[in-house]
Amino acid sequence: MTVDDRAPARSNVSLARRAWNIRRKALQMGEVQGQGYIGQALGIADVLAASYFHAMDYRADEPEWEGRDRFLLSIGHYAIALYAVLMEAGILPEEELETYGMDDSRMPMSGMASYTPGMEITGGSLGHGLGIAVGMAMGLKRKKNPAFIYNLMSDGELGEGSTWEAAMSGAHHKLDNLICLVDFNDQQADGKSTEMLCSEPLGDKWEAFGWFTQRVNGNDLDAVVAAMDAARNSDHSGPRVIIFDTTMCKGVPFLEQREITHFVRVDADEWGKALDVLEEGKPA
Ligand SMILES: Cc1ncc(C[n+]2csc(CCOP(=O)(O)OP(=O)(O)O)c2C)c(N)n1
Ligand SMILES: [Mg+2]
Repeated sequence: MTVDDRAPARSNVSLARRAWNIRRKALQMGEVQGQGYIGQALGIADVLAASYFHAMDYRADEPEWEGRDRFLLSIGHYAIALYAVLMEAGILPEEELETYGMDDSRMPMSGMASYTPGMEITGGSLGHGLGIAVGMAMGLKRKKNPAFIYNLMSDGELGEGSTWEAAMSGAHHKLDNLICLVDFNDQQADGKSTEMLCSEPLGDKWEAFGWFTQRVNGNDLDAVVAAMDAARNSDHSGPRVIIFDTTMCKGVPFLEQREITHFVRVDADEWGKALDVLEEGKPA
């Protein structure tokens, strides 16, 4: 199957517009609750657009289709970002946007697999996604299922020892159906990741663990797409990782400039302002 055969890719909507739509939906959900991990959603929107509208194979009307590529959100606190792309992909109905974070909603603030179609794992306890991804990738191989596993993790999770245990076993088991996406926004709960527990030189570490490694600007859609293609098509006999350098709050400059972006404080009137600023940069 080629990229062009995939249903979402047949759409005329540009990837830039998909990413913009994801940012807009995330801001709208944030406005519903007056809070949310909005900096992460704005930062990772381009990677999510390229994943769901270029790289991955899935059926929107059949989220549990056995042939689907699995997208694991290791970082449960990024749920608002995943809900936005699941709505954009037609896996979650847009009408549910207004229920974000409410009682009985299928979109709780921290992601839970049992609540939400398209949410493959409950990833809120950090450092577990990659280990689960390794197990799933091994399972697919045993079943001779050609699907890929995508695991989205954060730079904060690089400080979890379990991440490196999983990295080592992914290479040991030659999991060429495993693609790890690292959101390197150089931010975590207590400050800059490079100042909390520095993981640099990060690409060298993954390579030393036996992974096909790329590092690109995660807010440059062309670079993201090229890296996604290379990760999928490489003939490397082991797993693949793409480190994405991203900017928290990308697309809303007055939020990008905030010093603390892990949990951005947004005043009631600023949600509207953020949506207005985003509107100015709306792509075709
Ligand atoms: C095992 C574990 N330890 C601590 C937390 C609390 N926690 C939630 S988000 C977060 C920050 C992790 O870093 P990162 O994901 O890079 O943060 P961000 O980029 O979203 O600011 C922490 C420590 C957790 N969810 N799980
Ligand atoms: Mg981070």
